[in-house]
Amino acid sequence: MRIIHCADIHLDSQMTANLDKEKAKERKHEILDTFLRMVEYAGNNNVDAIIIAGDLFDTKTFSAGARNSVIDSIASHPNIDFYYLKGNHGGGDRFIEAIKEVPDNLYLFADNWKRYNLYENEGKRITLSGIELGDDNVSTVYSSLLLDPRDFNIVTMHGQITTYQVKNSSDNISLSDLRNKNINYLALGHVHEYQEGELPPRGKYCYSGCLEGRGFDECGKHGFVLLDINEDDFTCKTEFVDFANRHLYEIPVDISDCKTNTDIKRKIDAAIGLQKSETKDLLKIVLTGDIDVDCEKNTEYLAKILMEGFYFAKVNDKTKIAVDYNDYELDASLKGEFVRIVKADESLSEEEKAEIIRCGFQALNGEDIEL
Ligand SMILES: [Mn+2]
Repeated sequence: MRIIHCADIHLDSQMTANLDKEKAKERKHEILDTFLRMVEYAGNNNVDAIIIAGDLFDTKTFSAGARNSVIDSIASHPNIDFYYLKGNHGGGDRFIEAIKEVPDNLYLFADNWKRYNLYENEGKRITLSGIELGDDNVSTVYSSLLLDPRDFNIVTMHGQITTYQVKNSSDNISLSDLRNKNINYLALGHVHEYQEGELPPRGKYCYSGCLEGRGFDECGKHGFVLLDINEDDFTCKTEFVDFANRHLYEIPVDISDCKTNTDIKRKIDAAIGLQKSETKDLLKIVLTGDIDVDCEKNTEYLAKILMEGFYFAKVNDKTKIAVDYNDYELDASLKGEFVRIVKADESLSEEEKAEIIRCGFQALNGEDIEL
C-alpha cells in the first residue's frame, strides 16, 4: 500500500515578509495549488492514504475559498483516505467546525489515541494511530499507546521531538518514550524541513517538512514523503518527493577579492550556478568576506539586476571592510590625510573607523553614500 505523509502546509499564509502585495497573493495561491497538485499526484500514483500531520492552515482565520478547495479535493478523491491531525496553530478546530458535511474519506483524531486500520487481510494489519497533544494528555500520552507487535504500525503526532520527556509541555514529543512501542513509522509535523532518524528497535521517525518554502528560513527542497509498504512482508520503502513549485535559496558569496559591482555580479552568478536554482526561484544573496575600503559595491543595484532573472531576489551585506593603513601612510592626497586623521582618533573602534573611511571615500568619489 502506498501512503503520503505531509504536514505544515500552512494554507493562507500571508507571504508578505519579502514579497510585494501582488506576488504575496500569488504565492499564497501557489501553496494551495501545490496541496491540490499533491492530491492529484496521489490519485495518479495509486496512493491509498494521505496523512496530514498538522498545521494545514496557518492561522485560526482562513478563507472560505481555501477551505472549500481542500474539501472539494478530498471529496472528489473517494479512493484516497485522508487522515487529518490538528497542529498547534489552532486553525484545525475551526476548519472542521466550518465544514458542513465531513466527507466520508476524511478521518480525524482527538486528544486520546485513535487507531485506524489502513489495511487488514488474513491477520496482516497496517495501522495508523494518532493523538492531538494538549495540556490534559501530556502526562499519559506515552503510557496509553499500545500497539500490537504483529502489525505494521504508523503513528502520527505534531510537535518538537526531544530525547527526553519535558513534563507539562504539550509542544514536545519524547522520542525515548516512543522507543520499544512497536512503531514502524512515526509521521511527524511541526518542523518545516524534511528530517528523519532512527526509532529503535524497528522504526524511524520523520518530519515531512512543508510543501512550499515560505521564507528564507525555509530554504531548499520541500515536499512530502511517499511510503510504499509491502503488505506481505511489511518491508517499507520511503522516499522524499521534492514537490515545491518554487524553491528558496540563501547563498553566501565571498567577495573578498572583488573591486567592482561587475566583479561581485560574476561571483554571485557562479555561486547561483552551483546551487542549480531556476529562474522561478527566490534568492537571498549574503555577501561575505573582508573587502577593500574602496570596493565599489551597491547592494541595491545588484538586487535589481538579480530581480530581472528571478521571481524574487535580495542582497544582504555581511562584509567587513579591511583598511590597509600602510597604503595611505605616505599618501599626500586628501584621501591619505583623511585616513590618517580617522586612524589617529582613539575614540573610534576599528569597525567604526573602517565604516567612516568607506563613507568618506564614497563621498570623495562623488557617489551616493550607502549607509
Ligand atoms: Mn507548522
